[in-house]
Amino acid sequence: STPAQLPSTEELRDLAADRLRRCGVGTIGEDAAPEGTGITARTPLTGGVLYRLPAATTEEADAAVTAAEAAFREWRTVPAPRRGALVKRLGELLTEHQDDLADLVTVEAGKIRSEALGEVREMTDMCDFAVGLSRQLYGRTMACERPGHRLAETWHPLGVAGVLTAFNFPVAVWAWNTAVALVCGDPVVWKPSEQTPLTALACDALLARAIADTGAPAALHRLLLGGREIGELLADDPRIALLSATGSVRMGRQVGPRVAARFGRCLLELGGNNAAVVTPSADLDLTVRGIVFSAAGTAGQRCTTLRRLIVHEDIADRLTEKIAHAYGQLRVGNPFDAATLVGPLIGPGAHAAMDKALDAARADGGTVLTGGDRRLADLAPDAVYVRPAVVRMPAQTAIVRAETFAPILYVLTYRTFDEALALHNGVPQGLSSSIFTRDQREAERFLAADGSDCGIANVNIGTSGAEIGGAFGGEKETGGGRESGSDAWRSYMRRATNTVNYSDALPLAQGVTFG
Ligand code: UN1
Repeated sequence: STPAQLPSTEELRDLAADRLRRCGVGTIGEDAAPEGTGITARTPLTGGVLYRLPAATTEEADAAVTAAEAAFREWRTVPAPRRGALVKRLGELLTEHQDDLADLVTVEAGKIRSEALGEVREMTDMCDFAVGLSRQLYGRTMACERPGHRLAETWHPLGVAGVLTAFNFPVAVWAWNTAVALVCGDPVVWKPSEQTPLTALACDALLARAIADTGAPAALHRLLLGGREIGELLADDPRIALLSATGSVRMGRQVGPRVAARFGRCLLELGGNNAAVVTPSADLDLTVRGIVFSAAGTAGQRCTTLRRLIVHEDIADRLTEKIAHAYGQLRVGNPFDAATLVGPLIGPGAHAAMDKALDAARADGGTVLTGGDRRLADLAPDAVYVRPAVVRMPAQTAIVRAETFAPILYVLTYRTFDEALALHNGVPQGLSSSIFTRDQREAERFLAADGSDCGIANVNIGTSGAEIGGAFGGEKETGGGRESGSDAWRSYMRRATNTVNYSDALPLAQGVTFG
């Protein structure tokens, strides 16, 4: 088939049913929930409805937290390396079912096959990492100022982790949180995006199998399909020790203060408005490849998607010409087709937001150099296929400073490096960033304290596609949380500082005498 041919909703439903069954999900009736209630599973490939699934009631959600809390009391005393055995089994099952899961990701999120498989690989990478971590939950031993005393810290399981995930990484972000939470001793209650319930059912079934295979408590994982009310319930429930939430800044603004009000812990991974600075010494061919993957890949629907290009004025015309040429080669269409590089947007809302942003950019004096137009509307009127857009902007106006979750790349120019950095940091979000340069001074300055203000700062690669080994997250409106690798595990545990006196005396710290 060619990208112009699309599977039908019925074919996609059959495919999803088969993959779900293989992952151990019981048969789902097409209308498991009456119309107007529950969760509607759609496929962005056609815009058609796959299933109507029942949503969890607030009573069910409450019961899930109660069960998870009971599991916590058991799990927290299981030695961490044995907790790792569960995650090891999960990783094996995810690998065994990688093609099934990738198909479900493509059906439900619209990702091209290679990216869908990459997302599944991100899950298994995460399991590998967490298994190693299960033997490395290190605390420090500090030099104690008192004789005959020992000062050290111990890391303990925290409690039940609530995990809210977004449609665009329906399974990887769950795995970032769940693999780490489980080795840290925390059960997980997961509310996936309403737009991606099927991949969630598959992951839940595979984890349930890993739990059964390793004899772990069944309630270590609870899946709650539902809308905003479920997220609010988790935000307000004091038994949810950590709420890890990925999504929009708007969502974070609602969830963050509610968790803070009960002194709960929050890990926020919100919007990005990621930029790349391109300096005159950059290797332009490599730069173009890096830019196109980051800006047009995943149809512009990653939180790490490249949205702003800050180019030196001397090379701006040459670079934008090359980018426009590369964009002209991008095949938009059926994400199952190996020749396709850009699949559908998640839905009509994303399309409306894109159109609105392009109108605003034009009103601000911007010129659309390429893209922005709809494709395949005749074949699939309820789906949204668009050509990724490149827009030259005269200035960093309000629309450029906002995150639009669609494939729009704004191009801005600069004269001095300081000007480039000021434009770069002149947005409310602070997730990912990169610089393309062969000048070491520029590269190091970009990575320095007065350089990029983002949680991720790269040199000569784009803003998206991070490995799991590093900590993932960002500053400012991105929310400050860090997930996946490095020492992000610390958010999932509580630290106890221990002072042990093994002497016969009782010296007080700071030289205090008392009596
Ligand atoms: C996201 O878009 O929410 O760095 C996560 C990346 C991926 C993760 C993106 N590894 O692009």
